[in-house]
Amino acid sequence: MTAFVDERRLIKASRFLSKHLRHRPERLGLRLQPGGWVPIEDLLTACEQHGFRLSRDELELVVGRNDKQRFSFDVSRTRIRANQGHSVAVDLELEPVEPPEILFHGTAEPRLAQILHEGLTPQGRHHVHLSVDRETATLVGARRGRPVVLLVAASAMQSDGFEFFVSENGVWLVDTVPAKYLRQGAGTE
Ligand code: HQG
Repeated sequence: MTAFVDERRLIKASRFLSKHLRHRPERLGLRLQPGGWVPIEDLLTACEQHGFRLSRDELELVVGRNDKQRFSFDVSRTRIRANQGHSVAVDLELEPVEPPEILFHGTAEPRLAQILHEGLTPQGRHHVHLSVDRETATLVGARRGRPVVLLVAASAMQSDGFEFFVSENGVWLVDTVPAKYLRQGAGTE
């Protein structure tokens, strides 16, 4: 393993992997296996063939040091997947779990009226993404403008039959959130 780590290179590699493990595997000639997995050897070969040479050691660094733990290896460490955020059809094989009473969603202010009217929908992704804490939601919302945090009545949703999942990196996932389970968070809870 190298002592010197080129952070910019790791970010570039993380973006390249996100793009292909979440959205466009076919661009590298890959197909996601059930669970979203891709054999590491196939991935590294495909990366090289498409002009992005990545060594096994670098891949270990990208996975291990990723700020949001976006990727993981399977137990045999022969396959890799993106933990969440997919737009391609894939069954991540997650089991439904009991959510905390409240989960948070961060969005940008211009979207608020529409969301309060029609609820949260997955847009380009598979699921609506939620977090256990307000801070994460604020950061997610701030990617798109002035952030607004919404509180999701997760326990009530589950009682009404909605299924919740947690990705390996702690992102809560649900198909949709109807507007009646949403309220705008005040400054502090
Ligand atoms: C909004 C990052 C209008 C929703 C983050 C969001 C996250 C609506 C946007 C992950 C709407 C979708 C996901 C409706 C939802 N009308 N707007 N009915 N329903 N929206 O990027 O949650 O860096 O697909 O509020 O950390 O922002 O990629 O979802 O603003 O975990 O690993 O539509 O992406 O992780 O945007 O972010 P996104 P998100 P990574």
